[in-house]
Amino acid sequence: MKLTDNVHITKWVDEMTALVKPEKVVWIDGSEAQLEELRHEAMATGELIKLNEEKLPGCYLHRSDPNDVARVEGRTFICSKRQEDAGPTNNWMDPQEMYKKLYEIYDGAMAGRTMYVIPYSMGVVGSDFAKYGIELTDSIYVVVSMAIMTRIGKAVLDAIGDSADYIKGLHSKAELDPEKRYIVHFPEDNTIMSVNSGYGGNVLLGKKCFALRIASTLGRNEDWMAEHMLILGVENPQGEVRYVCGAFPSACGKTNLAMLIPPEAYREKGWKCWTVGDDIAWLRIGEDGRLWAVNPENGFFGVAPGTSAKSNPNALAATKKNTIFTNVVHNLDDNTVWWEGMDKNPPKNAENWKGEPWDCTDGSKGAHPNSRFTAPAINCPCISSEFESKQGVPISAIIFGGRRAKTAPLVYQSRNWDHGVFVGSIMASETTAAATGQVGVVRRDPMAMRPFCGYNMGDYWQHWIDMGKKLSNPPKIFNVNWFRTDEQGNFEWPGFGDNLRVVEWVLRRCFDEAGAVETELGYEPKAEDINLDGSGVTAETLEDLLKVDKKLWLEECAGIREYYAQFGDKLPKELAEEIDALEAKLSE
Ligand code: OXD
Ligand code: MN
Repeated sequence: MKLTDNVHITKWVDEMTALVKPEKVVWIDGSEAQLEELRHEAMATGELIKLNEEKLPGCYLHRSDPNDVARVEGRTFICSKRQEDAGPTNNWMDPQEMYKKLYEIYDGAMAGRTMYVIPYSMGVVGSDFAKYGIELTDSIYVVVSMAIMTRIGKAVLDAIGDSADYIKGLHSKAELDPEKRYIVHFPEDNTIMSVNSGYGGNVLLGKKCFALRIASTLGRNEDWMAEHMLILGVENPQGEVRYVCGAFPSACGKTNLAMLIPPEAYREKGWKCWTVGDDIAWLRIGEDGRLWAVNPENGFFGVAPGTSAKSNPNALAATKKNTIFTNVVHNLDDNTVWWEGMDKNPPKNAENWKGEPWDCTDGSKGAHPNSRFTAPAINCPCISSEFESKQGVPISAIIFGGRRAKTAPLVYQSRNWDHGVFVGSIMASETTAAATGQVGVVRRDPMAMRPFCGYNMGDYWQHWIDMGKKLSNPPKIFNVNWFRTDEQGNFEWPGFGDNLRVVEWVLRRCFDEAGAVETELGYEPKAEDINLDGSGVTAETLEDLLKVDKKLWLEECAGIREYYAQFGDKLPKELAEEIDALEAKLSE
């Protein structure tokens, strides 16, 4: 039964139905009864495995096809009419050509299957910040995951009313053929099409596809920003909560920072941290001229391996109920899950992520390195009381970061907004031996948005510059690097909870409460400005962590110029001026 009379929706659903030809169409109303029925259906086919109800109530294991375990950047497209609007960092194809190609693949793709119609909201339903979408899918895994990651159901259709303002999303697993796998965005049509994949990052269309790629384009047109950022509230002993957003490329500790537990010396004094978001921030200019952030998501789609009671107890706690685990180890003894880095006790009687018998003695990994948990945000013990707030939280600081063994100091502050945009635009991260076999290859990832910016990155930087002009009280912008190493290659900074020591300085700077010295890069703390009490880090090491190696930075400038060159005249003049100024300072 159709759940709406909105002709913009019903007409499109009818058209897509005629294309993919499902056996039946089911509208998702968001009720627990309907979701439970679908979970049972998925259990019967093996799509979901029910886990131990006592130890992991409401939790399920799902396995994706072994050829389909990660986002596919090479097959992700931005199909704007003009190629220059997608820019050099995106794959592009003419929209008409792409529609033709996709329609052939989608033709009859759901034959014999059910098509689910999922109305969903990014943001609190009915709030000014919220944006709505409809995802059509032939996957129950997608339905139950969207029910965790977003707000779904009839209430969303009621909020859309008879408007045409919603994002269309069509997903079909089709044959899971990697050669015909496409994740395609048509920003000028507010449409997303995903086919031949069942992996979360490719098929939970509210997340990267809508909340970043499409939303970044909407934000540009409507004077707001969609960013790949965590949102963290830091409560000081006076009970005042100040908020930061942080953009980091993958494997740089974003979820850990979002769920940070203060070091003991801080906890004793009353410091607390609160998670508003771990992956995506939508940012708008408030009436007070400050930047306000909401997390448009309703859950966490986190990487499982490495998540432990030590590294991130809050994330682990979030997965203890109503969670879907994908591609982790199945412990057959007690019907629970396990992954590398959870603890030192891999199960003896288990199946690996592919469902094969596994006991870790052959040295193979049990969980896929990109195995995930899909957990409701409200499960997180440190979820912020502002998580559901309609207007969001005011942002005092934006922190950019990457993994750099030598160049970037532990922390520095940009001189002003435009310089901060420059700092974000030159973000880069070094690949690790574990990830690629090649250590220290620098990959540029401006604002951690390289895979997620829905339009030309040069225009995106210009949008940042323009937003700064409209903010009478902009956040201050910083860069951090938790990954500096010494001569022997050991990390010099302990990271994790101790990162609060740096965040404290960052926030104090935003309220004129802390000192700094000016360097070629911007403002840096003096060693005494960072509280090292109980950290085990000496003042000497801290000094080392804050050093700027001019020779390395001049080499860095050459790399930045080379990177910038591909944007031609789309490179904002402000950024061209910043690289000139940095090089001049380093050459003094
Ligand atoms: C990512 C993610 O790939 O959040 O960035 O899943
Ligand atoms: Mn992410």
